[in-house]
Amino acid sequence: MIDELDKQVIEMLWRLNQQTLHRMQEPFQVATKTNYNDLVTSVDKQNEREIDGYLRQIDPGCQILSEEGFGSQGITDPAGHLWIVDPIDGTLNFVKQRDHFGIMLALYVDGQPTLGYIMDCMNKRLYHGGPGRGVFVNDQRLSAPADLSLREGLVSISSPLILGNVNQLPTVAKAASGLRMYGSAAMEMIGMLTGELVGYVSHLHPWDLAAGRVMAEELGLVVKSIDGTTPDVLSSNLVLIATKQVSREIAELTD
Ligand code: 2AM
Ligand code: CA
Ligand code: CA
Ligand code: CA
Repeated sequence: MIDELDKQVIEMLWRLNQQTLHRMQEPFQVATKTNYNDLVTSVDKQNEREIDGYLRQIDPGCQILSEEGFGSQGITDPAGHLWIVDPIDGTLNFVKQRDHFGIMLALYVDGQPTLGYIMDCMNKRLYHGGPGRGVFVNDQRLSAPADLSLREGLVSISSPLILGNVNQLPTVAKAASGLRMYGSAAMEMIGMLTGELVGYVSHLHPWDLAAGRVMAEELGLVVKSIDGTTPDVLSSNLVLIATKQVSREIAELTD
């Protein structure tokens, strides 16, 4: 059952990526949500509608939680099959840069991380995997990132956290080899999976975290709320994804 779903979702994501790249070349609509830098485009909505329709077809009876809210209101219990969907992550990058955005999808079964997918759309790289399955980029298996310390690596901390000096996070950036901000949780998660980053801290919604969490945990990375607890699947959390060493260092440096 899970293997069959995995195969079908991988096929769907390649088709959807082709469509997304095509739609990006055509005129599309851009609307603001809560403020001038919180955007949604007609491509986000088209992608979400298609993912929703496809998942309901291949996995009848599942629950779907997706960012733009198409058909996913009122989920309070993660029981059974819960798909968590971000139809375009990095919408601002999509609009301004035509690059550095992704599509993210995850399956949680009875609240447990089961399958995760991040499509790096412009590079045509699909990161996918799950507990006991390994993590792959396209067909190539990723090895577990080295357990490096802050001074040995690059960290990503989202701009509102740095600009707002939240939880002393600028101290973490200063202790690292360097600070990077990609503006897309999908791209930052990929940075963690490949070992380009040693830590990532951001305030993330369920659809920003779900896919990356599945794969990061499978690769032995730490995924937790900044207060040390396990992030709730249905809530937004201030979270860190880090090597074991960096996770300990961040705990020491932050409030
Ligand atoms: P999105 O493009 O799917 O909205 C940018 O640092 C990252 O944060 C992106 O992954 C982006 O996802 C997300 N994001 C954008 N606006 C946000 C907001 N107002 N609150 C929390 N996350 C946001
Ligand atoms: Ca958004
Ligand atoms: Ca999004
Ligand atoms: Ca997102």
